[in-house]
Amino acid sequence: MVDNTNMVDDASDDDLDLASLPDDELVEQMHDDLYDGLREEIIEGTNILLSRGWPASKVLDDALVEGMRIVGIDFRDGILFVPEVLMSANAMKGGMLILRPLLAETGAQPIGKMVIGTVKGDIHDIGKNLVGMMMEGAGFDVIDLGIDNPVENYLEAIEEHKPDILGMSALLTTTMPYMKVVIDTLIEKGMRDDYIVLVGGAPLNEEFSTAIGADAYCRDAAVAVETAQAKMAEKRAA
Ligand code: B1M
Repeated sequence: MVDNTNMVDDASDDDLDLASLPDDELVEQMHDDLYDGLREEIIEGTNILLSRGWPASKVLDDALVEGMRIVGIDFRDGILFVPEVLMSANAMKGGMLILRPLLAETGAQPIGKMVIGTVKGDIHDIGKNLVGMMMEGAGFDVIDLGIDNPVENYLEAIEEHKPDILGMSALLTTTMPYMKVVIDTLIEKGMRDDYIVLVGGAPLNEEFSTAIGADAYCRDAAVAVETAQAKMAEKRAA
């Protein structure tokens, strides 16, 4: 006998009308959809929450970042694998694309310029992208170098764009030491004091940031914005 239980489940999933769900169930459904890498559903869910008056930052935190946290736990525990997590990341980016202009929509004059990139050997970019968006939202000009950046990329970019801040992201314990390579190169070239160097990424901490000679460790995107603002104020005062 053919077991068609899953077929029935799939069909009912297809029919699920996200707009008919109350907020809490919709958010839970979005966590599931993120887990399953369903980009279109994440885009739809994001739009529905916004249309219900949710601020972009709440959609980001409660629906997307929390969903990705759950994905991270099962990735760590060997329940999800790289191809699945890539699909989740792709779905998350679908939602972020909608939120980006809203988070950046402050009309503020640029209060500083930041070059940011994920370091060599590391292809994680969701957190870095979030930091970039939040910094834009706070009125910074952001030049995003993308992923897997050798020191030469950072040097070229700071030469070209003359930023106030150099931001580096790393998500792997194996790639975070590369931040020191970049900072040491700046020191060798006598350029270290020309820039505020901010670092971030899940495996980092304050102690590591101090040890490699960065100006500050930023636990998350909100802290990155606060720290950048504070450091810019110090720089202006000096
Ligand atoms: Co990867 N991965 N991954 N991964 N991945 C982690 C980081 C891991 C912790 C998963 C785990 O085991 N639990 C683990 C690292 C373990 C370790 O080093 N200790 C890991 C591993 C092992 C790997 C591979 C080696 C797996 C493999 O191939 N066997 C491989 C490495 C590839 C490489 O980079 N060379 C790999 C691959 C991948 C994917 C490609 C599948 C995908 C990345 C897709 C993409 O980014 N486009 C992926 C993902 C998605 C993750 C997890 C699940 C989620 C990361 C994320 O986006 N978090 C992650 C587990 C986890 O962190 N829970 C994991 C959401 C994001 C909003 O948070 O990035 O922390 P986060 O950013 C925050 C802050 O950290 C901070 O602000 C952000 C926003 O609040 N911040 C900054 C970040 N950068 C900043 C820069 C700043 C300031 C603040 O500058 C000023």
